[in-house]
Amino acid sequence: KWEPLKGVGIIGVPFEKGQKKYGVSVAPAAMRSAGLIEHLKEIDGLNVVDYGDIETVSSKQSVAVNNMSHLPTVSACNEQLSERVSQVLRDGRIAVTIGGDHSIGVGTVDGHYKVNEDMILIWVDAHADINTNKTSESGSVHGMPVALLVKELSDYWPYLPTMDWQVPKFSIKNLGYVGLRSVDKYERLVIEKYNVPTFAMEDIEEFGIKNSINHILQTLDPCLNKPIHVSFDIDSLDALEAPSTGTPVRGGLTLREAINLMEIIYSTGRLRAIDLVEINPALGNDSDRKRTIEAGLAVLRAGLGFSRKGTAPRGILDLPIQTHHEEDYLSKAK
Ligand code: HAR
Ligand code: MN
Ligand code: MN
Repeated sequence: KWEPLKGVGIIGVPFEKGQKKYGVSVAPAAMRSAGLIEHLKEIDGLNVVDYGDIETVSSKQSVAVNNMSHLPTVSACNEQLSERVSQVLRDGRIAVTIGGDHSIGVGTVDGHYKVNEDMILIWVDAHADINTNKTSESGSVHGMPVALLVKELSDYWPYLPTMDWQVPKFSIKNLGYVGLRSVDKYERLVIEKYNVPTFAMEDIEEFGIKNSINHILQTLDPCLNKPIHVSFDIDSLDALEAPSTGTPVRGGLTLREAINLMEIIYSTGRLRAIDLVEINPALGNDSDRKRTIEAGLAVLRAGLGFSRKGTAPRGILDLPIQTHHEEDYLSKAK
């Protein structure tokens, strides 16, 4: 299972039907034109393959589930995405998925689980995204992906037409949260009922980001040998760090904390999938957009081995020697 990694595979998911605002679907293109692939290739020794974008088409099926907007369209996108994530992992690469709204977490985690049944999931978010259609106040599926994924909540859902491809097998015992600060009543009830290791912002105040993530990793995986999936909602960051997102909440993670979180997870050598979701380039001004995209890139790079302290050239022990004679230099300078 731990055969050497070949690098990373990038998947774009231009999808926004899991919520109501225009623009999250533009994020993969915006990230690519901000140099996503090039920036990742700059990471020492990292091999990057772009697996392209998932085709997102509006489903023609007109089944309606109470308080669950666009379910058939969300389902169709996630079914494809799940396959693509499995393929990237089977190719021996870390699956990096660029959303899209957070409803795509259904496909990424489903696709990861199919390859690594012992995976653990770190949900980094201002929100818990663990509503059912009965507890959600918005009816938006991006507030429901975790509840769709975990087997312990399957009895709380009605039959969901078009979702037969997805059988919730992942256990809530393998889930941890970081960054929460906007949690609905029934979401909090679920977290307490199943004792989900959760470092909400007030816990991060108390323990710091390093102890918080280490505690989650220890709790979910005491032997420290399971594959890790990080589903990173950009709104986990403070709204000052990442303003271009649909449901910003102030008082969040600093970019430094998020980078450190990703560095710590990277350093385990067990990170196998990263989702980066909810960047909405259509919200805010140019400066907001740029700041948000840069923050997303920094989070990804930290999770893929970029070192803030710099990396010395491989296999080289000294500076390049000056081979020109001083005279040559002087004559060129003239
Ligand atoms: N809890 C709210 C709901 O269920 C808000 C969730 C929405 N926002 C997100 N997800 N970006 O993380 O509708
Ligand atoms: Mn989310
Ligand atoms: Mn969120």
